[in-house]
Amino acid sequence: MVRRETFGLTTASGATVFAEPDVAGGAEPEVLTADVDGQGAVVVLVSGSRDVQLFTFLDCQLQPVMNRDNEQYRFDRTGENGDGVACADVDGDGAPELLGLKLSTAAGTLTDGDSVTVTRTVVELDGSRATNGESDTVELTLPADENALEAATTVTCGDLAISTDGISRTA
Ligand SMILES: [Ca+2]
Repeated sequence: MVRRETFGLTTASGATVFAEPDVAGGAEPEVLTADVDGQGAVVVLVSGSRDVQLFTFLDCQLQPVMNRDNEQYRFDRTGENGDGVACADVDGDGAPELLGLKLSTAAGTLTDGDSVTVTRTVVELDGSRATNGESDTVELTLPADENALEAATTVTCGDLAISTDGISRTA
């Protein structure tokens, strides 16, 4: 089932822009806005229970970011192709990248002593276009990396987390 939810964001200039993401499943969508690289690459991540839709601010408009197939870029959250979203500097140039995260093992099946590999794929942003770039892997071990593991299954960007810094209709 697909519902359409409208959400609006008021920008610093006072303008309010709207988008209507498709939201699958029963969860209320949550929205996290973040400046990925600190240089104005503002992304708006709209998370439902199964995926995260990528929007950006361009020309003072909230616009969907399209993939190479000319469909809106989505991060899977079902575990099939992905689990979470993050922003981190993975190439060491000092500026964070937008990342899609995928665990090698479902987080819910892990117990203390287990390790899991997290594949981090860079999302190359170019205006309202996005393509998948390089990926690397990091290994997390429970219980030492419990917080990192939890973050890898949710939507964060730098210090911002969708659960605490995001907006939703019910908040
Ligand atoms: Ca970087």
